[in-house]
Amino acid sequence: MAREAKTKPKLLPKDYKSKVKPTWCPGCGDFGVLASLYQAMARMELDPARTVVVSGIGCSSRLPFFVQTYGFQTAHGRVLPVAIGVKIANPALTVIAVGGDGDGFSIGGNHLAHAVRRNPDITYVVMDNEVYGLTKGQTSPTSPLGFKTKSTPYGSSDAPINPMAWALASGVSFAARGFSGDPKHLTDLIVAGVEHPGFAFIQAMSPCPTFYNTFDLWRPQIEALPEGYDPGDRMQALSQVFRDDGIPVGLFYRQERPTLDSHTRVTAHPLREETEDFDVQALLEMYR
Ligand SMILES: Cc1ncc(C[n+]2csc(CCOP(=O)(O)OP(=O)(O)O)c2C)c(N)n1
Repeated sequence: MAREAKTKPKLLPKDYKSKVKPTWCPGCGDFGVLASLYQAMARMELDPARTVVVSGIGCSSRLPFFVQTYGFQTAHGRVLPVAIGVKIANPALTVIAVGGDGDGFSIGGNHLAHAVRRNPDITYVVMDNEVYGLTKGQTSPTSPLGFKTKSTPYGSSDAPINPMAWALASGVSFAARGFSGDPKHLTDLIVAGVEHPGFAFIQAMSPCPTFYNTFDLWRPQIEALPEGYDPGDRMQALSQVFRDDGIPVGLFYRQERPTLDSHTRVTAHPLREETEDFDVQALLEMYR
């Protein structure tokens, strides 16, 4: 009698949880982002052995510890160069970069524009709480004007940057905004981002209940992009991200264009053909 073919058991969101319990404050918005990521990974049935979550430094950048995949916590602000390096080394991997607004738009700000230009096939989820959480509540590049903290005791005189506008102006091929208080919607955006062939930028509005509790401020302002909105129109996207009423969420922009991976593939790296069975020893030999 023919033996029944063994089918791989389906992975559930809980299967992507590591043994490390999140160290975030109770009520932190980042729990919602993490829950969305577990859901998204399960929906796409990502192979944990072929998935890498990369981060910088910050409360939000602790996320890779809580996910049962490969992970890499880099230096403050350096999430994107490392994530891109991982993807170049082995394009068969699914690479998800995560971090905070300080990490991504302050010390690491320059990397955003260049990552966007290169269009590597990775997803970047920024947990934007408009404050530095880990270092106890200093003003961040997305903090509002007049924001009073220990680093700006008289109120910040710096206008906040607009991360979505920045990404769009640099030529991003996928830009979306979600809210940690709506993990179902954020899950859909993460799935769309990972499935997008190219650099997917996702701004996840994720309040910090300890240093800048914006749940009540943001929740009534969160609204879907208007009906009939066309995510293929960059100018329409820009007009939405510069709105000064409400916080529109959803897929702002999507465009398919050649990825960094498609360029590097044609440069015939000796290991490129072998990426399905990536041989670390061969790589070490080569650079010996
Ligand atoms: C080179 C360097 N500069 C400064 C710091 C201190 N530092 C650690 S995390 C952080 C900012 C954290 O804010 P954010 O990236 O928004 O993440 P959050 O903690 O809010 O999630 C800073 C300034 C550092 N670790 N390394």
